[in-house]
Amino acid sequence: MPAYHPYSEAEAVELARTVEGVFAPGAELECTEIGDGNLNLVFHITEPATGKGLIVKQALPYVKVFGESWPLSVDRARIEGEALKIQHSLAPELVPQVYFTDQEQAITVMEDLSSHVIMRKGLMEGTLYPRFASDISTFLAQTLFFTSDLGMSQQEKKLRQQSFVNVELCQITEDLIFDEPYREHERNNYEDSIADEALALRTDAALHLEIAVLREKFLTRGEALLHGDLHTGSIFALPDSTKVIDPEFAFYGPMGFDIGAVIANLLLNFAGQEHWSPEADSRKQYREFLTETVRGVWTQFAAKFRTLWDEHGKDPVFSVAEGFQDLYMNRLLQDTAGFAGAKMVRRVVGFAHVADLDAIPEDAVRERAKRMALAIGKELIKRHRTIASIEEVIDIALTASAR
Ligand code: SR1
Ligand code: MG
Repeated sequence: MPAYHPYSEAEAVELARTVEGVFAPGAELECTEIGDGNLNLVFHITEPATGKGLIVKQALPYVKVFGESWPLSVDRARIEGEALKIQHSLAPELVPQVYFTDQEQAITVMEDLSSHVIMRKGLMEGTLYPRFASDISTFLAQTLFFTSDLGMSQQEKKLRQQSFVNVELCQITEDLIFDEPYREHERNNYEDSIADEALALRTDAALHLEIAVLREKFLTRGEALLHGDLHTGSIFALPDSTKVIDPEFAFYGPMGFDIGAVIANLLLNFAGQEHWSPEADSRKQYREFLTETVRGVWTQFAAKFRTLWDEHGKDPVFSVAEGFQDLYMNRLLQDTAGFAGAKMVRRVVGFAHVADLDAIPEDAVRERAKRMALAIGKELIKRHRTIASIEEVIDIALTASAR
């Protein structure tokens, strides 16, 4: 077997032919490399005669958007393949099927989702996703509950944690989200127009305290198997379908990190709406859709998670200790608000940005959007330990948009 090497399109096609039950023998296949993320090659292989297709994803041994001087272990492909299989087993309608993995070549071959649209793009185009809150809250409740000490054998969980030690990818998060935005760092990336905001992040002692609280949780709380990078670029969606992809950052961490990622990315789009919905009426409506979705993610997650706990809770002490579930849920949702804030701030001043903000062409509108995203993010971080309901989160967003 040849040693690891980045695949060409021709090699990806040959590999695709070996997957049983997808393409007819000798079929004419087409291949396009469609990877637009920060890290991997993604080949889309199709058979035009039948419309069938599949995805061949290969991890590169460095950060693609930075270059070979930022090396990165390709073991993340193994982690992604294993996480996809677990998540598919827990939420089959919401996660693509894995056909084949090759650890040596860091390859995952999976179901073709090209009928769907990357959700970030859909949100920028003004698509409404009426099912999304229900779908993603199911994904979150199922995958977080059944991989935690609440919903699986606590001994098996400890063994499983060993397979999901994801040192380098976690370090990316620790550095890019919980460190660099709050000090001078060569990887930070912000426009001159908001330099005052970037500088203010470095001297805000109250903010630093709360970021330290969140960073410590991220480093130490192995609550459940997280997706680890659940932004709207990791979600393929249609108005009536949701598919979660790309769990290469998967590890055992604090549940609120995944829920917060979803909420942060909805609110980043919210902040960009002056451009994406230029008419006042349509902007108001789209922002209402976004805040209603944020509310739905939070409340439906909480309700589904509590139901799973009541019906499938494994721990003999947690299930009978009166008030423990309430304490646990309060803390989990407060974590969610804090992590959402941290994920917003990093997308404005840190290394990796989002198109919801960066693709706004008008300088003044883009500046206002970024200032709004920072205002929401900072407020969520600072208030996260006292937030008592989703209405406070939504109020923070509405207040920032009214300024
Ligand atoms: C160096 S990778 C930059 C970002 O891309 C991924 O999607 C993660 O969000 C990571 O922080
Ligand atoms: Mg990704």
